[in-house]
Amino acid sequence: MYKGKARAYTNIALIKYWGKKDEALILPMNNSLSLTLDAFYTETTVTFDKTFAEDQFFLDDQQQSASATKKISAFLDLIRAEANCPFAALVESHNFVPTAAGLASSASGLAALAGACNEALGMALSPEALSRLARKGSGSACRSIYGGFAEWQQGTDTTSYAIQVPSNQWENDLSMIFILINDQAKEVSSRDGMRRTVETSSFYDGWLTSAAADLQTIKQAIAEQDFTALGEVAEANALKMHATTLAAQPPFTYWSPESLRAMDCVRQIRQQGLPCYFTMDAGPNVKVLCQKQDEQAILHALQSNFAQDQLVLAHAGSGLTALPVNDHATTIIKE
Ligand code: 2P0
Repeated sequence: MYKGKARAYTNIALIKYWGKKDEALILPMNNSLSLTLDAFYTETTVTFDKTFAEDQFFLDDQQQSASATKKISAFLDLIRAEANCPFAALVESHNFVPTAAGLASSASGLAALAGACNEALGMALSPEALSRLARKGSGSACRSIYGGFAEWQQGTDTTSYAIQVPSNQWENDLSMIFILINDQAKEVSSRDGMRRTVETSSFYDGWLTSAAADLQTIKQAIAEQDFTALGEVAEANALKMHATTLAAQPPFTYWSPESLRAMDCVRQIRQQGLPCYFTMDAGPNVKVLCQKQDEQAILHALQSNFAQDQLVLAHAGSGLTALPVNDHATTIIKE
């Protein structure tokens, strides 16, 4: 029996990953850059054993469907090939999220699974190799190997992985406030949404050109610890990503009326002199980037517009962490 456990935190992209140039290998059309956060994480235990007849996947103590297990099995097949392990596996994951608001993250999930397999099978993978592996489970997972800022470099199958972005620990001065927005609208998965956009959106070329420029701007902002430049480019980049969906065929949007209200609220708080900027992913929740020194004032301003349980405060999180099965954490990768 081979058993290992790991924890990974979710990450939020400030320069978005939006579109694949290779669906099977999960190679992106553009580089992306993210901040890993401490508020949401996944802990996963994996056990490989010769007595297991087939892979089984439990999430929060519930056995998952055949289709969810199939996706995990496909990822485990990559691990089995790389580690020369012929055994089926039991995967037990727990998502730690403050409320049930649909924030379960494939980024933290697949990064934790890669880390747990690395531990179980004694693979001793480097951060780059772990990132490359996690990428093949879910693109954004490759960035959750690291704490702080990470850049996923698009590359080829062997060179497509994330690296740490040097920041002099500036991320510890930053905060992100999640505005959780429940929405009844039919969801387009990020996988389907990005595919439809690449294939049909007349705005997609503009997205690609501007994402490359935005990446340079944000790296300079991080190097200079310039919060205004960081926030402005992150907000603009998110708006451009979401604009591509409106020109897809058929068109779609992840915004709900509440998302628009949240964006407007952030703009108003900013106009009142508190620096803050929003970003959004493939869903209606709005995330507000600010400096730690302003977080309480901004939270207070948001509280007059949103219920207390809609607001979650997060700070920079750490990298992939190996957890001995007795639960004493040892950080294996940390900035
Ligand atoms: C991101 N998103 O950079 C972007 C912004 C959503 C919007 O990465 O198909 O779950 O598994 O590679 O990583 C969500 O996509 O997609 C995502 P797959 P993933 O965070």
